[in-house]
Amino acid sequence: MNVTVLTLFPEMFSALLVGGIIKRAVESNRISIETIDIRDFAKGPHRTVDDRPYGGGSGMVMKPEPLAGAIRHAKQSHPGAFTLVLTPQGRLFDHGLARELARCAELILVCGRYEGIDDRICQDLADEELSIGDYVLTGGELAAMVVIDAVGRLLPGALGNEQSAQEDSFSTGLLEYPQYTRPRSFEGFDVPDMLLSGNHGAIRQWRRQASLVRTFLERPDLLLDQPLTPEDIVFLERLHRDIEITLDRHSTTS
Ligand code: 4G4
Repeated sequence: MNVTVLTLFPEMFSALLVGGIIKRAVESNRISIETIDIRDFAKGPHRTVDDRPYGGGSGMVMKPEPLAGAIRHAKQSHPGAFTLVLTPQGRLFDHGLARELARCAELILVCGRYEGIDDRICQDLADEELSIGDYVLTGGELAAMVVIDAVGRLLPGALGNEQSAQEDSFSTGLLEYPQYTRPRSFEGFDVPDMLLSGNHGAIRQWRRQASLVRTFLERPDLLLDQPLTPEDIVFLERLHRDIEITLDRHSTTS
């Protein structure tokens, strides 16, 4: 996959090359990350990239011309690229979208600064606006790096271990089960016995149930659109019944 990033701060993207899976994916040519400095497409002695907002208000807005020049330049080199602008009002990025984007051969990511970018850029030159979450950043660069990281690790061969991405939280649609490594006892807290049993079937079941309970407690919204297996239903019904038994005891004794 090729990712072309349009930004006023190309140096920021060297952060992706500091260690880890994305660095290796770059080194093994699974992903190439190219940056284009939007200021290179600004005209005039001052290479101005921002201007005051029509209608008034505080702060500055990115001018459309340098952005349009940079996007058209990127599209010339990558005619089939899917063009995304990182903005707080975009479609919410999630693991499902990361998986879809991982199937693209070429992406163009447009990063805004100041109070935002001239809306005609989003309307005319981008395929989609993307938001990494409901908060405001000082620029689109960190959002673009989040997208590159999440998508990059899903590219074939990026993890070295194809199972890891499949076993991920969100591949199951549930939160991850708790993980433990040595030592067996740490500051008075022990690793659950089941994980030391060597019974792989029982361990798989324990992990699935731990995922279900975690998801119910922390993110019940995720369970609404996930397919549950018959075994999941049996487990949850047993839990439900045990809770009811406990509650009944309390209401008859108090
Ligand atoms: C475009 C328009 C993305 C870019 C406005 C970008 C949050 C996200 C920016 C802005 C961003 C996100 C300055 C408001 C840059 N902030 N949630 N900031 N702003 O993905």
